[in-house]
Amino acid sequence: MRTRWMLLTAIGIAWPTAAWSNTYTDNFEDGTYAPMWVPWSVDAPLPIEQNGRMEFFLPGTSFGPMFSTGLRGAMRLCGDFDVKFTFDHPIWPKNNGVRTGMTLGNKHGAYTLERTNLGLGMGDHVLSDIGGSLTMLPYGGTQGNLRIRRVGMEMTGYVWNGEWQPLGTWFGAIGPMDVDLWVWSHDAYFGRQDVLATFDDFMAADSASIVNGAVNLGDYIGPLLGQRIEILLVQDGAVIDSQIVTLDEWGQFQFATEVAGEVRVMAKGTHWLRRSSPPIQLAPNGLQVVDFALTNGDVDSNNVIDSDDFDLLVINFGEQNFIGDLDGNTMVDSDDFDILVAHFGEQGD
Ligand SMILES: [Ca+2]
Ligand SMILES: [Ca+2]
Ligand SMILES: [Ca+2]
Ligand SMILES: [Ca+2]
Repeated sequence: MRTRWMLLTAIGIAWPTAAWSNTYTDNFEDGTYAPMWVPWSVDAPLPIEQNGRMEFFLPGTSFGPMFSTGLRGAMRLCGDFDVKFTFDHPIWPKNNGVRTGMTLGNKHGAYTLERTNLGLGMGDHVLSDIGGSLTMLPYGGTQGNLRIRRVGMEMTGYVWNGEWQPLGTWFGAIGPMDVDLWVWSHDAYFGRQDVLATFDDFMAADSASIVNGAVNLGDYIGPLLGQRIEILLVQDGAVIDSQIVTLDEWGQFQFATEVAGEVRVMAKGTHWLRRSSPPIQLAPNGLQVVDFALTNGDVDSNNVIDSDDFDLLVINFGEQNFIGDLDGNTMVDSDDFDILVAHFGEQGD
């Protein structure tokens, strides 16, 4: 994951070479969704990875106020970043009224960079849509390259046109960004013809600060893989980022954040008490390692081991039930009782 990624290879211009903390690439070659994507759809077929690319098909019979299909990135892009991909739309009739492209967004807003047929005789364009503020450029080709780059708080879309031509800049684009590659249309402009839009050669790189480490789940013999840990980043007494990480089979985790400066990382497992790391320094492109040892016994997950936890354990005693199964042997039994008693009265950070 921590590889160096050289900016601009085959279609390069003279932007400086950069080192990035995180890179995400997908050439869509193996016919299955990579873990970095979550496919979704609304009144449309799911995208299909085939023919060495990701294919988004909208049948001409589609209808509705908004039908769409896409890939949601499992990652969040942090800090400065650069994202690009190619498109090739092999079935793209005139006046089809289909929008295709990428949206980067969060609770503060969104930037959509599209290769779009507007329908209703309004033609083919690439278009940047920043919260409804549109910049359009006529674009006849069904193939091409799109890119969005953020430097500081300025996020700019580009289309490859012999060089990277900027389309529109979102000033004040702050915060980690979710990524969607998607295709959509609407009854008001859909051309009622089959459309096949495809994307390929996705590359994203960002300057996140990376934190990784391992969690020792106390008094636990069950599988570590997939255990969910709530992470809080605390700076000057305030929680400034929160994330859920899942452990691998060895109890290791990794997450990316835009937070910089001195923080404490706090970790809590489903029925373990929250623990804080010592202060650590985060910086863009930085890497920090923090490990945690968590205390078992907080059945109701309120960060205290007390009589409420005891009551829950008693209610479920003897059952094959994860509520109260503290040691992960699948049964709520006397071993779990012993764990609770050993830590009774303890409180998390
Ligand atoms: Ca490919
Ligand atoms: Ca794949
Ligand atoms: Ca509790
Ligand atoms: Ca048990």
